[in-house]
Amino acid sequence: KSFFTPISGGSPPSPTKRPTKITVVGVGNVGMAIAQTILTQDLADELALVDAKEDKLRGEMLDLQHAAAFLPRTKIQASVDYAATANSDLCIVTAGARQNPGESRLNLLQRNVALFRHIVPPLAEHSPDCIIMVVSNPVDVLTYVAWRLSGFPANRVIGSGTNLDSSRFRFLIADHLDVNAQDVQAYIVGEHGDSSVALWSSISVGGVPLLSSLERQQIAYEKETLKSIHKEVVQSAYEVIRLKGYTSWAIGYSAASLARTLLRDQRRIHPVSVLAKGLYGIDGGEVFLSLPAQLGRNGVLGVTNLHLTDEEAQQLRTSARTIMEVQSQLGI
Ligand code: 6V0
Repeated sequence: KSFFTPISGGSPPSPTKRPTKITVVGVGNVGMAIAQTILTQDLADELALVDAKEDKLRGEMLDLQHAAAFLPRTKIQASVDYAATANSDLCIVTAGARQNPGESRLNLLQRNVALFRHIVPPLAEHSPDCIIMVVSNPVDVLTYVAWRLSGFPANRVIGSGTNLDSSRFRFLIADHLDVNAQDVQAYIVGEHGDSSVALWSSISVGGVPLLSSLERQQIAYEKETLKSIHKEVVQSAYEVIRLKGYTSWAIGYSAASLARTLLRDQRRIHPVSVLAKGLYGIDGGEVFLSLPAQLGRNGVLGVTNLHLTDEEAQQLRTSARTIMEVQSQLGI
């Protein structure tokens, strides 16, 4: 018996479009910030949440479902069983041990690799065609781990990487120049973390290259000032964690912006963690680190051929070596 009285010719058309489904693994601060941004931005028809803590998981699911009257219609499921994630288009992994105040991201690694062995294989099994996006830290190494454990081609495994660092960078430059951050094109590449590389040579504001414009106008700028802005970016996460215990809102928006580009085939360029072997002189092993990559429905479509100064290229290779050194201790 239907709630509606059928009228002649008024039966609903059978759906032609497969629903878009996103899975978020880990319903901590970061997973929930991502989930709620996905909901408010109407990025999925179905949202599956997975966590190891059953009560917390159900509580978060109910809390989101209770907002249904205020949100675009999205079917929300939650389960400790990965069967709930079946046929996802995008799986976002945020599960992990929490970064403690002052703890380096690299210290988290061994704890998180063990978790990934329980998370990635079932995700890949239930959604063999999905794109996996890793957010858990240290994100570059864990993206490599997810790639290996999933058996997926490299174009379908990305790490949220320096998409967030670049947003922090753009905010700080915009603040410094008193312009809108959306008019600032600026990239942080390399490791999401201490060895990240600020690409000063390619910054532009409203299409005007920043450094050459300052030089032309003979405006004195101190290399130290630029360095201190990058330092502030690197310190940002530590500072937020020191002050509020974790970071959530900015990574929520960052991951949602990546989800939008991927699932809506926007072909935008985002600095995200991709397999960088053989690019920019990075050799010596398979390493994931952030480079400006064009993203779309098939995942990573390509990596931008940036013009790097010798110093930037050198810093990028140092960043790759930092990640590879850690990776070599994993035995994976
Ligand atoms: P949190 O609030 O402790 O949440 C982690 C969640 O993971 C908890 O709900 C756990 O129950 C869950 N979990 C643990 N083990 C498993 C498992 N085996 N299966 C499923 N779920 C599990 O941490 P928070 O949400 O603050 O951070 C999550 C991760 O994101 C950490 O590794 C952070 O370092 C990382 N971040 C990465 C950022 C980036 O830019 N890449 C930014 C912020 C945080």
